[in-house]
Order: sequence, then C-alpha cells, then structure tokens
Amino acid sequence: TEPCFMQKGEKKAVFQLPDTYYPDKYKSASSTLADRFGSDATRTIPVRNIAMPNLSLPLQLPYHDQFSLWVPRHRQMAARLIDVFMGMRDLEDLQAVCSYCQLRMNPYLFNYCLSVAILHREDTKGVNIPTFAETFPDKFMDPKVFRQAREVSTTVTDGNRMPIVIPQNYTASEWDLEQRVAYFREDIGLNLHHWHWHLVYPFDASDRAIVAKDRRGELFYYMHQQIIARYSAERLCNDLGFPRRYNNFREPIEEGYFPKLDSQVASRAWPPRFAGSTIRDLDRPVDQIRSEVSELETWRDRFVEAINTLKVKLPNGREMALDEATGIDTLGNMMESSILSPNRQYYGDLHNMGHVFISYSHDPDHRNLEQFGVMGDSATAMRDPVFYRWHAYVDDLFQMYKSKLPPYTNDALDFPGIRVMSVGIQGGAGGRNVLSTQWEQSSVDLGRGLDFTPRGSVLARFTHLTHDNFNYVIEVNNTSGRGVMGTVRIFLAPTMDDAGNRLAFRDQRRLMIELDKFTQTIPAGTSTITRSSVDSSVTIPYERTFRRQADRPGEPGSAEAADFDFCGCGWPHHLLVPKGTPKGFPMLLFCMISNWNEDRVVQDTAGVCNDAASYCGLRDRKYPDKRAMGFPFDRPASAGDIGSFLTPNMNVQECSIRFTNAVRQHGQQR
Ligand code: CUO
Repeated sequence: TEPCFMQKGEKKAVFQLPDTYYPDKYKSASSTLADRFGSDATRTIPVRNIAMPNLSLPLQLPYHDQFSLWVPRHRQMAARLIDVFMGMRDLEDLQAVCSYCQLRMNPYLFNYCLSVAILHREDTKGVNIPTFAETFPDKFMDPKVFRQAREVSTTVTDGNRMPIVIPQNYTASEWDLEQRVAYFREDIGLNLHHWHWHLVYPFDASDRAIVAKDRRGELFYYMHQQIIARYSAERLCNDLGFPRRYNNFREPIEEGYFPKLDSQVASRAWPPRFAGSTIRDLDRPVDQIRSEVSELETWRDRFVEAINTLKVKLPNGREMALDEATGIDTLGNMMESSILSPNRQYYGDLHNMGHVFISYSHDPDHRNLEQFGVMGDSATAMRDPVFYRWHAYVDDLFQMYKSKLPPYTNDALDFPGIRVMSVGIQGGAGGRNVLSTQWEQSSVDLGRGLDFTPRGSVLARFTHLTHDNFNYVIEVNNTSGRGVMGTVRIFLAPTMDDAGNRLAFRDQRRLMIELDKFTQTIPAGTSTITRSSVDSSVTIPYERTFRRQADRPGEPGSAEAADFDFCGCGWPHHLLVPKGTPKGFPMLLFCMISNWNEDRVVQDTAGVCNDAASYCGLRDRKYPDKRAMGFPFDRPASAGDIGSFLTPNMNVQECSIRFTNAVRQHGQQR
C-alpha cells in the first residue's frame, strides 16, 4: 500500500504489508495491488507485523459515512483512535497500525486522528502528511470537477493535461442575496484554515495534554470573533446588513443552503437545508444521539447565569470566580465545550451541539436515512450562511462577559514617551491609503484525492479574492531618551454601518479586524517603521495553505517541511483584506504601539513556525502576547467614537478598499 506518512528524508516508497493486514475482500488481490502501486516506486519497505490494538470502536463508523468532530459518538471513536496512534511506541509501529487501519477504517475519521497524532507525537515532528485539500478535494469543490478530472485523466496523458476550471458562483443564483458573499464562505483556503484550526485545537481526547494548550478557550473565542468581524466587513462591502444572530432556537432559519458537494467516499451528495428550516429534537439511534432543543436552551441559560454572577458552578458544589485574567478562557472552554470545561455536566456542550442540531435539521430522526449537512464538518461549515449566524450569537455571549469587565484605563492603554505621529498605507496600485483588490486564479492538484487510474497530476483552477501587496508606514516619536521595544498592533474596521451612519465606538470595536502584530525596536527621537503586508502575523502565504509535499522547496524533514500541519493553520493571505467596492469602500486603519515589557512572554520560539500566531498560537508554546486577545478592542470603553478612545501611542487613518473586477493569474502579484 501507499505509506500513511513519509518519514524524514524518505522519497518515494511502497509498503509491503503482512498478509494478515488485508481485509478478506482484498486478500486474493493483495499481490496485484502491490504491483499496481509498486510500479513507479523506488523501493519497497516491509511493514512490521504487530499484534493490533483493540480498534473495534473506531471501526464501527461505516467506511462510507461522513465523520463529524461534533457528533458525540464520533468524538468517542476519534478519541479512541487518537489514543491508539499516540500510544504506538515508535514510528514503525505507528506505520504498521496505520497501514492496517487505512484498508478498513472510515477515511475521514482515519485522516483526522492520524493528523492529530502526527501533530502531537514527539517523534513525528517533521513527518509529512498530504494536504487535506488534495486528500479530500470533494469537501472543497464542485463535483463536476471530478467527473471532468476522470475524463481528462483517462484520455490525456500526464503532463499534457489542461487544468480544469472550477466555476465561481456555482451554489446559487443572484436571486439569493447571500450569494454575494459566497466568494468568502466557499473560499477553499478559508475552509482549510478552519479545518486546520480545529485540528490544532481538539476539544476532546483522553490525553488531556492534547487539549490543554495555553489559552485555547480564549483562542476559540478570538479566532471565531475575528471570523465574524471579517465576514461583517465583507457583507458591508456587498450591500448586506450585519450577520443576524441565531438566538432563537424555535424560529425558522431563513437562510437555506444547497452545498452542491458530493462525497467521493460516500458517493452521495451532501444534504441541503431548505430556507425556513427549524431545528428539532434529535433522535438518531444510528448516531446514538438523543437530545432536545430545550437542552440547548438550558445550557445557554446556565452560561448566561455564569456571566451575570461572574461565577461558575463546579461539580463538587463549590463555585469558581470568573476573573479578569482567565475568565474568557474558562468561558471559551465551557462554550465550545472542551474537556477543560470546569463542569461539562452542568454547562453542557452548547456550541458543538448547535452545529449538530443545525446540521441535522433536515432529518432529525433519521427517517430519511440522511447524514448531516455541511455545518457538521469543520472542513465545510464555513460555506453555509447559518455558520455566521450561529457564531455571531456565540460571540454575543462572549461579549456579554466582556462588557462586565471595567474599561481599560488610559494608563493601561498608553505607552509614555511613545507617540504614533501617523500611520498609513503605501504601495498599492491605487495610491496612498488605498488598498486594491481583485480576483486571482490559482490551481490545486486533485491527483492525490481521486480514486481512479491512471494516476498523475490533475490540476483544478479556481478563482479567489486577492489584493495587491502594500506597506504600513508608521511615524513614531520616542521622547523617552532611549531606545525601547514596542508591540505594534494594526487593525482595520469599517467606518459606517449598512445604513450609511457613522459607527459608534461600541459597534466599531467589535468590527476591528486584526491585520498584523509585531515587536519593534523604537530608537530615541523620530523614526519611521515600514512593514510589508506579506509579513502579517495573521496569515500564511498561499503556498502554505495549498502546497503539497513535492512542491516544498526544503527537503522533507527540513525546518520548512517540519510542523507542516501546525503551519497549515493561518488565515489565507489572499483574504487578508476585505473585498471593498469599485468606488472604494471606506475603512479606518488603526495602529497602536504598546509597551513590549508589559506584553512579552518569555520563551524560546526558535524552530517553531511563528508567522500566523495571532489566530493560531504557537506549537507547544504559550500564546506570544500577554494581553487579552483582541487588545485594546476586546472590552467596551466609555468613548463615544474612536477619536476619543485614542491615547498618544495610537493613531488612525481613513483609507479605502478599491475592488477591480478583473482576474489575474497566480504569481502575477504586483
Ligand atoms: Cu469553528 Cu463552530 O467552531 O466552527
């Protein structure tokens, strides 16, 4: 068989399995299979014959079913399989159990658990697994592509194949207003980011260490808060109102969604949700789910009660205070919920089960034998308009807590001696303080994820939003008389609401999109900081979102290839800037320099990929900023508008985003 993963320095190899590893149906064909895959391999590696651990639980998920992180039964299966993979004493044993599983286990479950294990085992740092978009391209694109790919790959030889073009706007017509932001919701890179984020931050595992990452509950809140802020800006650019919260679980969901995705594994279309669907009590014996909508309401009420009293009830009957330093982290874990929730029995599983209820709204009692819709899968959930309604509500609950905290005092905000004289944008085609956006066509290779012969590369070309690179230019005056270290925090927010009224600070702060955050030496006197947009602490480059092993410049095992799965987490760079409008959409650029001595986290970050830490944190490290995530906008302030919020170490600049309706080819970056 093909290896589950490649070890350091390994190129092409084929794995020879002990006969006992083959499921009965393949036994007679095992030598033919070996020949087929072995023909272009450079060497054959025998797989160790080990006594298999007990895999009966994860093997209960049928091969052709979908797998959801959020379905409780699936979580148990995943937790067991992750345990098995984590428990293998060395890489050869891991390879052995993987090869065994690969032939019989549900591929989605298998891929998820193996990825989590590779990410968390000491001995798998630098081990490569194929990128998810290429393994399961069916989760990301129009199935027509696969029919065409099949045709192309059987009629045209590898090397002469033209890329297959994935159309834009294939899930709905313009009659559906929500379609105006489909370019964002259905962006392949965006959905990959979300899948990666949930891979890096699992909420369930029997090994607590896999879950217990520094401030993971707060990061759950913050990363999803930023999704809502960014989506809101995209909506405003497209003449749509703010995302409406899904806060009444008894009301129909106005938005429908017809995903037009086919599962290649299940040979079945993902079910749609009709406009006006209402979530209903779930009773699905196959998934061992029985849950009532009233449970969601109970959990919600208890969550709100914890915020109102600033106290959490513990299983032992005691209470724990939600304090300023860790309250949001605790609430994040309670809401999601993760196993770090202080009382999962009482506060339940609000966010996860919200996904589950919505994803089964078309068949809550399994009478139609349907599987869950796209909201049930972290790789596809962001395609659906209801995702943003659900997370807008989740964010509202977090904001309810933030509004209980005292506003930051000027002392907490200011950096005495440091004055930001100006901030601006340069380098785009549109001139000073203008950001330029347009479409771009890029390709992804489907060859790996298509289960047909002959093999080889089949490129799919898709169109996505992008922007011109630009620089931030910040003028600083340091009157402290000596060089100091500062943390530069850059945000961008709309200036007006959908009705054209100027946004008050209380609304604008929640729309602040983090663009970048970096540490900077500031010499005494006046100086100018120039920072390139491509260095953003929020994003990863296009190549990292999509790149496959063979395209990586470094050898496998090099620092570049190492940590691939962690490094695959990061907002896709092509979506750094909202779309804007042809006339130019007004935005406010914000810059703050805070005192690094108060922000810094002392740790060694050498060798970890640390260029997208804002939304993804750092592997095996603390979150590299001591302040609350989203600082200084995470709390309400008494300021009526942004002008009166500013301390001398902050400044703003009106700018605009100008969209040009043209398509450039990937690589033609200006
Ligand atoms: Cu990422 Cu609801 O947590 O989708």
